[in-house]
Amino acid sequence: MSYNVGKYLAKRLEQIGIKDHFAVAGDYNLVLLDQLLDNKNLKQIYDCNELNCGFAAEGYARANGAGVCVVTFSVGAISGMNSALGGAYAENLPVLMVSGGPNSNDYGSGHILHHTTGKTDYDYQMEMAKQVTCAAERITQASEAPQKIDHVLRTMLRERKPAYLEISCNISAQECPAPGPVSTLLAEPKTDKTSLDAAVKKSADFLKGAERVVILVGSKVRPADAEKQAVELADKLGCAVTVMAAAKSYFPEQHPGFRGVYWGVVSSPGAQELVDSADALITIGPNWNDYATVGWRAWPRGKRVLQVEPDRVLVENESFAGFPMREFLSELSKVVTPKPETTKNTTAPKLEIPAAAPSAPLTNDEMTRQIQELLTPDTTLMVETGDSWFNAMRMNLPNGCRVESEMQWGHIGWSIPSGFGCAVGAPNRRNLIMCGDGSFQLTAQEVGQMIRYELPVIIFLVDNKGYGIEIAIHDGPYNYIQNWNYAALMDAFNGEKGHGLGLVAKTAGEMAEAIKKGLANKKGPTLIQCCIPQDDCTEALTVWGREVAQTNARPPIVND
Ligand code: DPX
Repeated sequence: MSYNVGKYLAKRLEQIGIKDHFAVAGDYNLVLLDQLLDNKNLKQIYDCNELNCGFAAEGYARANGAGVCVVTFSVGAISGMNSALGGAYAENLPVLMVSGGPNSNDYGSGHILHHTTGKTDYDYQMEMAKQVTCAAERITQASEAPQKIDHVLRTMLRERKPAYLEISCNISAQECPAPGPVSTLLAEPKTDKTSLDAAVKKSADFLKGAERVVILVGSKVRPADAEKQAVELADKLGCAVTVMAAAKSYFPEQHPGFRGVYWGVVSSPGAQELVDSADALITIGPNWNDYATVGWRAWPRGKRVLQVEPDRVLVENESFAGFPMREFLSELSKVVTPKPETTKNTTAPKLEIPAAAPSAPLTNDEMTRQIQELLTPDTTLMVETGDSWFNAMRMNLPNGCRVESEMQWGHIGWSIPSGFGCAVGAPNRRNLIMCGDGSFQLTAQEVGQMIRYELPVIIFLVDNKGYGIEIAIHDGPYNYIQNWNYAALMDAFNGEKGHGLGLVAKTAGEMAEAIKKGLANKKGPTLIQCCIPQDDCTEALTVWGREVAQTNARPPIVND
């Protein structure tokens, strides 16, 4: 078979396990889209706008390891940078953004092009992309396409970060060499055995002297592909294991050592005490931002912490690198002795909310209780920025159940398009989304694509008539929104032939009925508008919001 630039890219995507890619058409990318369509092992999935397209690719990467979005120059790409590049960078997800670019003759020609700023320098998009990617390349010559495409994909997969390709609109159909072996994209850097041995020895010695050992799992354990090895270490140590909020579900909650979420004052019952009283705390891939530390108040540091990062290990002020996290955890598991002290007399947290009477007005607690009952080993629950985070934190998960959140980037409106992409990537899982009403208003139209692709996602639209989390942090008139009739939107999105279902739940009984209908609706999404009182939120949100507000309000240091 003869290759051209677009077909080469398609083949490479297929080889790295991509089955679907997300796109919004524009005249800079149409020929490229044709070439991608030509590959029968790749499906082209369409989005309503590029912000959503980027999030869909991001969600697909969560389900499937990596994601791809294809957008048009400038008007499309700059919109998609927020989600596909900024968001994926923050969340450590390999997402490739491919932007159609100006005709190769137009760079540096002095021509003014449509969709651009009206100036004649077309580097700005590449310069912006470089700030939020691990690799960015522009292709204006077919002959250089293979090496540039390979470089971008190789770096993206190794670093678990987004990457960017700009392909001139007159180049996609130009002939180029065929792809070489895929191993060139997937090869892992070689482990430095000497450094690994030294790190393991030092860490084992450190643990020898400790009795109260606790493991704290952070969100970077997933991009490091080390979840299994974290379990191996927990099995061997027999100690208590806590997770950070952004790593909810990254450690099996039915494991005998699991003791809940560590999140400072809003930790699961008992988890904060365990972490604070540990004389050896093994942190595996943590991300200590202001939210995670509750405004810098809950940030375990110092000599009692053995810090295991994706690319290095820090123990008693010594650092070691040159090996992947999973190899380190696996090797350490082989040499440590059991440290069961912290699992004695402690138990895993359990969400215990008594069921409400069917006629009782729906509450936040009852909604959460009913959603928790839906969780199965094959469920993915996407939780939007807002009180949905805190509701997910208190749920007990069966092993295999995934909670997806966007705790570093925290873009409201993420969950609908990302949930769409996630469902495209894993259509056989039970895909649930918890999304606040304020968030929903940013990206609502992507529900239309769930209808188009007949994805049976269930959306719990938390209708509390405002920005609940912002109200907790700092209240004002800007926290109140125009209320929509959310359930009725489904009819509009259905058009002539869709199978989307919109339902309203004002009581516990109505919520239970709506869930039954949602589970039975296999040919499209179901949106359940869960009407709860405006001031009804988790206790944790209020406590956390107060602390974060105080941190935001720290007075400036004045140097005079
Ligand atoms: C904002 C946030 O209704 O959820 O549970 O009621 O808070 P809750 P809602 O979806 O409201 C979300 C709202 C406005 N954050 O409380 S978290 C600021 C913000 C953001 N992302 C973007 N713009 C503004 N996080 C894109």
